Amino acid sequence: MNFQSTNPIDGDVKIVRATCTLDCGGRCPLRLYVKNNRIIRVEGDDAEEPEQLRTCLRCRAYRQMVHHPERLLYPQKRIGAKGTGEFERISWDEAYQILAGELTRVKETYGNEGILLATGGGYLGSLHNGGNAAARLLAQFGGFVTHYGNLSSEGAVWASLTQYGSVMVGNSREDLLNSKMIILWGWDPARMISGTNTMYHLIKAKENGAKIIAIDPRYHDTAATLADKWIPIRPGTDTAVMVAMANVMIKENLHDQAFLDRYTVGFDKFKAYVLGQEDGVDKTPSWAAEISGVDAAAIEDLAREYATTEPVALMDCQGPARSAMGEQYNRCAATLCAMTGNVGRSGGSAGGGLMGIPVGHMFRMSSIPPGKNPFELDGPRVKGTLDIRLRVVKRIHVNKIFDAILRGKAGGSPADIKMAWSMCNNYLNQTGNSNKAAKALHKLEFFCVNELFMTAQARYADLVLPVTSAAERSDLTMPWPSGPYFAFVNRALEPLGECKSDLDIASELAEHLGIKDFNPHTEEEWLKMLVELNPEYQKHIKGYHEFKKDGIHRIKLPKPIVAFQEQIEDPENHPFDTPSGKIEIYSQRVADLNNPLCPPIPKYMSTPEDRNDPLIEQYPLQLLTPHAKNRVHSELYNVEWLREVEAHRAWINPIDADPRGVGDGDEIYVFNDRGKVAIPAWVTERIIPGVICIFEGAWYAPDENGIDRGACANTLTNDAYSDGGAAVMNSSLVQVQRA
Ligand SMILES: Nc1nc2c(c(=O)[nH]1)N[C@H]1C(S)=C(S)[C@@H](COP(=O)(O)OP(=O)(O)OC[C@H]3O[C@@H](n4cnc5c(=O)[nH]c(N)nc54)[C@H](O)[C@@H]3O)O[C@H]1N2
Ligand SMILES: Nc1nc2c(c(=O)[nH]1)N[C@H]1C(S)=C(S)[C@@H](COP(=O)(O)OP(=O)(O)OC[C@H]3O[C@@H](n4cnc5c(=O)[nH]c(N)nc54)[C@H](O)[C@@H]3O)O[C@H]1N2
Ligand SMILES: [Mo]
Repeated sequence: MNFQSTNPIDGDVKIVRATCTLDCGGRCPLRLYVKNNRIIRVEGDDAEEPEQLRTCLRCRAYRQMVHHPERLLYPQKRIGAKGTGEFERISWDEAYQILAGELTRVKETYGNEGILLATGGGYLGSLHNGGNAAARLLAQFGGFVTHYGNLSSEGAVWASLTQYGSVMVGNSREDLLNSKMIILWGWDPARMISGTNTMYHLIKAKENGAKIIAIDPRYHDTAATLADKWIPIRPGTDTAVMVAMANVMIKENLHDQAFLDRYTVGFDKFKAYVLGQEDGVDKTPSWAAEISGVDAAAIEDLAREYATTEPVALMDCQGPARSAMGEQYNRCAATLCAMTGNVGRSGGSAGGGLMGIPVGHMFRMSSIPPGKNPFELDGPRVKGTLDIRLRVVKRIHVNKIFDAILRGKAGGSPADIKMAWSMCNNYLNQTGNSNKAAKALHKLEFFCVNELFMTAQARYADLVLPVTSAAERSDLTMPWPSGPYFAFVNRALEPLGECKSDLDIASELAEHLGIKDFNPHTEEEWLKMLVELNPEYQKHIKGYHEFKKDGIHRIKLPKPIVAFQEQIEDPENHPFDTPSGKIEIYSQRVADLNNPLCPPIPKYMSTPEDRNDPLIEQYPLQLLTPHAKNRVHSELYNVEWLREVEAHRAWINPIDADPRGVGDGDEIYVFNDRGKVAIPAWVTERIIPGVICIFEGAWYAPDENGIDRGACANTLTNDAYSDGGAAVMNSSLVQVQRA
């Protein structure tokens, strides 16, 4: 069936073809039924071929988000204390005067270094809206401070760049059907989806006879529905188990030496470490068992089965890498993939944790070369989505924004930040250590937030500007973990209330700042240009109008995409993009950094806040903070329909619950030196003893005693980053007590 994007069905109902742009990275097709500027119904994909992209639970509640009674509909300025949420309505004109006035005051008093622009995942799906326009505007205003790195996948990005010189390390999902065995190593796509139809392909792979093994501290939804075996593991110890698997393979001569000789460098150094020739410690399965809690026999069996089954997709992801030394897990996984000859092979995988494919894919590129960040220096050139040269004055690691505000230059931060303008993020809630973030927001002289909702962070703003939802503007987007397709998000509604897009806000603010001709094009002209001037689109999309009408352009692949297939099939003409032209199991670039916490071969090491940290006496439980299925980070948390899907509770094993007198459903406190949250317990054997789990994204809401009644996971996490750049949210020790 082919709809017009504005095809009337009963006179005054139109059906608009759009695609969700939420930051889960999937892109579910949406057919929005609109009547009197309201979405009255949401339906999913109606394609019959090649397969339907099944619209997810979050998208099914799209209407609840767009028309939520708490949507911000007009500009507001703060009248109460920061954090209390007391605001009063003002006009757009007054709002622009305030913001332009503060930008000018801070620039004149402190220079452009005083201005922080924070953008984020909230509207990452967009090629047109989101933070781009504000960045362009502030560049014309003389420059700004912003952040580098991402909270998602910096460990995986570092590992993939080091090992392969590329972040496009994924095979397209249908290639899972060619696997004999699939290892979900810290990967739970039933919940975090990893692309709209990933579960569909995993189910088909299982029907096809693939054996599925899950390695995770939690018996998660994907394991519960698909896995033949669950191997529970202590957080932060995956690399030890992988190293021990390498040990078994080497000793039993199960590894693919011919592959290693032809395509890799440095295996000998890794081997010397694995066998203990480097440090006297033979990294046997019993060595790893002690660290990880996984049986030595299970490690041996897994190593043998992995090495003798062909092909195997070892799917490492990003959750375990969002930890201290997290990048080692992705690098070691990639090394196992090379040891078994699974790289560049259909049904195999390259590891590396990113899973992205280079077609119809919008990957959040990081500019971090191994271990070094160019933006720690002053960096005038940044490649943005539009390849616009931005005048960035300084960059701060995204997990250190609030720390930098508090410290200032005197305390070692790169800049003295005096004001911040934030859009598409809720970083108070989403970066490490929310209590510290709140302190930093108290310190700012001025804070402006563009938002749809009065989020935890917006409550600390001086000025809140209401933005349109994706339903109220047109845009282009692509899925980021898989595809392959391009999407045109057709505008379904006129802006609600007085909402404006981030682009319109920047354009109108430009006039108040005296910047002329900031936005000379209409939305339609922009979108047409973006399609027609972008080579990636032009490779696939011929007609702009047809694309717009269909809302989606699927790319028909003659065969599944397999990362690095060319490099493996024809290595002479297709070297890897590394200094050696090969897969770098040993990286000289990394060795040159001379940083023991960032070793040139993948290594397991003990880290702060793991089970060896003496802090464990006081805080004996490791905290995991994965992504919830019924929201996207903090987005959608206020949607009632989705709340009913799953209550926000802390997972705790009976072995930890019983001695603390904690029964199922009891209110508990989870705490450490950084903070304390109150949350109901879910007593379950689906999590291993010694570990508790609080999904990220619940809204930070401290009471007068500083207890976070919202139970935001980041009230408990650390705002540090690993030496490869990973945010360390999953390395936090806590204690639990009955409330
Ligand atoms: N403890 C812990 N913390 C984590 C993680 C974890 O695993 N554990 N994961 C991390 C990861 S991977 C990520 S990507 C980050 C995400 O961090 P954030 O990007 O800060 O997360 P969101 O909660 O999605 O916040 C997006 C905000 O943007 C708003 N928004 C949506 N669309 C628009 C728009 O068009 N314009 C504007 N101005 N605003 C808009 C939404 O209302 C929402 O409040 O969280 C990280 N935090
Ligand atoms: N529904 C939904 N989907 C999302 C998002 C969302 O907020 N909601 N966010 C999207 C975004 S921005 C991102 S970056 C991705 C994130 O995707 P991921 O990074 O893959 O997701 P996480 O939920 O952090 O964790 C994945 C799994 O790792 C496990 N894990 C944690 N630590 C360890 C460990 O040390 N070892 C092992 N073996 N396992 C461990 C967790 O128990 C969890 O099952 O998800 C995307 N998809
Ligand atoms: Mo993310």
